[in-house]
Amino acid sequence: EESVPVNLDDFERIADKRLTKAVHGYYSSGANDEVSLRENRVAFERIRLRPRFLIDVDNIQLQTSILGYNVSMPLIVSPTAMQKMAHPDGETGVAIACKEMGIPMTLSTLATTSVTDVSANCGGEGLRFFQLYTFRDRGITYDLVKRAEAAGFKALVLTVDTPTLGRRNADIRNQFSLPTGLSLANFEAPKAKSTLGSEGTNLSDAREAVRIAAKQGMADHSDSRSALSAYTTKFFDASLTWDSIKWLKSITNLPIVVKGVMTAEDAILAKEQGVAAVWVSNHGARQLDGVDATIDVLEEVVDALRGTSIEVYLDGGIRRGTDILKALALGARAVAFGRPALWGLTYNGKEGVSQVLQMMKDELSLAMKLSGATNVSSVPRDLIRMPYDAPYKSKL
Ligand code: HOC
Repeated sequence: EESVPVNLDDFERIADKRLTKAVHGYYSSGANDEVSLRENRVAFERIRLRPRFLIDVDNIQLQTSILGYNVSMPLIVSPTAMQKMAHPDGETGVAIACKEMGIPMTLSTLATTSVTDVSANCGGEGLRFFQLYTFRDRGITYDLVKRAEAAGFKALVLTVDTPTLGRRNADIRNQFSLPTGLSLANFEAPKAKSTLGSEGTNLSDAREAVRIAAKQGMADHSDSRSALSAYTTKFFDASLTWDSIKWLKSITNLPIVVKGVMTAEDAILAKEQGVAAVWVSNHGARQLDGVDATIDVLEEVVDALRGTSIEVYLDGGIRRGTDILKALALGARAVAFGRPALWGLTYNGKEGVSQVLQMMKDELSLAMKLSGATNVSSVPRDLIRMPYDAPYKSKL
């Protein structure tokens, strides 16, 4: 019998049991040998907290702002593809849970609910960002951007770590493809044709092909790669460069968040393109295996952007309130997670996601009180000790 989950690991264990082998494999996998997947967690465990006491923590401040929007805590739900595989509530369940909690959700390009429907199902309320994959046919990308704008999404989260799909063993073994009955809803014919601009009206055959392939559940797979890999190789734009952000900025006024940055060098290139935020991520360790844990490169990225107004977010291994606190101490404005929302969704649809988010809020509050951190916007660096920090020398 299942007991009530008391931490995110419990949610994960329950979800693991309930999901089909193929869906579980898809959601949980990292790339190759999953070195970076393990490291994303272990790196958090290596960081130690340096609590301060006899500080008034009766009224701590969890609220902050993200891209100028007030949020109840510094947490974003990361984009994850095909959420209806977890539960029929799917992306709508995640969006409503985030809306109620007062935090942003990020909808994947590869969602099983369209931008338009997610927004309508939330009554147009809530803070939503749209995660963008770019297609070889720019008309498709243009169309996606315009529909996200029309649906009231407030930022574009451009994923940069996916020129092609990482190799995930489980997906190959399970010949993963989208279960029958679900579709990649953002490629259904747009409901409101009026949202298309002049460039959007002349959509090429490629868009039709994407739509058909999406409908067929990415059925084209072989022994050596998953259907998702075949699908993305065919349609996604592997020729994207930093310069392409200029084109994106020419078609939208939405702030651009670049997701997948792992080095100071790329943070600086993102800055040169005038992005609003940099999201440190290794794609849940699903792309290039052998990269550092995100928390281990956070400070490098924060240092590269110091003195600018560019916000820095981080995902990868956030499972505890203390993890959030550690990332804030290293300079993140907010953190994000993807899989825990999927576990909540699997556990109990929208309600399960709400439980997961509330658990994180409670844990963050507890961590702050126990360590003497009073405000999420000003967590001091010396609240933590990184493994690479010099041994303590008295500054007193
Ligand atoms: C090259 C395309 O985020 C995942 C999703 C989808 C990735 C598409 C990448 O499976 O990690």
